[in-house]
Amino acid sequence: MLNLVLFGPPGSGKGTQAETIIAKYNLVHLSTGDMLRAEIAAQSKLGLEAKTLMDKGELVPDAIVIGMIESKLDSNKSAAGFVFDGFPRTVTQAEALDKLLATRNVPIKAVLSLYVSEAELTKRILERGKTSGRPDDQNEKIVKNRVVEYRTKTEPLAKYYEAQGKLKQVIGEGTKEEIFALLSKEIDKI
Ligand code: B4P
Repeated sequence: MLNLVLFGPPGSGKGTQAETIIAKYNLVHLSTGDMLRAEIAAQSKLGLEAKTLMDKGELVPDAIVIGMIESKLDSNKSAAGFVFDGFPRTVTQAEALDKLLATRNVPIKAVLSLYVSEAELTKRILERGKTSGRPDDQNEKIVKNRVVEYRTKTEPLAKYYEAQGKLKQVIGEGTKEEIFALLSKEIDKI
C-alpha cells in the first residue's frame, strides 16, 4: 500500500499537488481541511465547533480529526494507498496515525515536505481568498495566525518523520507541473 503524507505550511500547494498525485498513482485523497469544510457545509455539530476555530486560523482538536481519518481508513479498505493532506498537523496526530496504520499493517512510505517562502504563502492564500469563499483565506491577520500555528504545532513533525527516515524535502515554488515532477521523482524512488 502506497501511503504518503503531504507536508507543508498553509498555501504550500498540498491540496493542489494531492489532486495530481492521486490521479497518477491511483490513491485516495484524505484532506482533513476538506472533510471539516464538508461538516461546516452540512451544519453538523462537529462542523459548527470546527468553524469557530478555523475562522480564526486555529487548529481544531486532535480527537476530532483523528476520528475522521479513522473512519475514512475503514470505509476505503480496498484502496491502493492514501495521500494524507493537512494531516497530521500535531505530534499527537502523527502518533495516532502511526498506530492506526500499524494495526492495519500499512505504514507511511514517505512524507513529502513542500518548502515555500512566507511571502509567497501569504500571496497565494489571499489570492485564493478572492474566490474561495473561505473566511480564513481573506484576512491577512488570520493567514498569519495559520502560519504561526504551523510553525509552533506542525513544523516539529518534520523532526518526528526525519527520525523515521521518511522525510523528503521538495521545493514548492515554481509551476505546478515543475513541482509535480519533483514529487513524482521522490515517489518513484519508493
Ligand atoms: P487546509 O484545508 O488543510 O488548508 P491549507 O493549510 O490552507 O492547505 P491547502 O491545501 O488548502 O492549500 P494549498 O497549499 O493546496 O486547512 C484549513 C483549516 O482546517 C486549518 O487552518 C485548521 O483550522 C483546520 N484543519 C485542517 N486539518 C487539520 C488537522 N489535521 N488538525 C487540526 N486542524 C485542522 O493551496 C493554496 C493556494 O496556492 C491555492 O489557491 C493554489 O491554487 C495555489 N497554488 C498551489 N500551488 C501553486 C504554485 N506552484 N504556484 C502558484 N500558486 C499555487
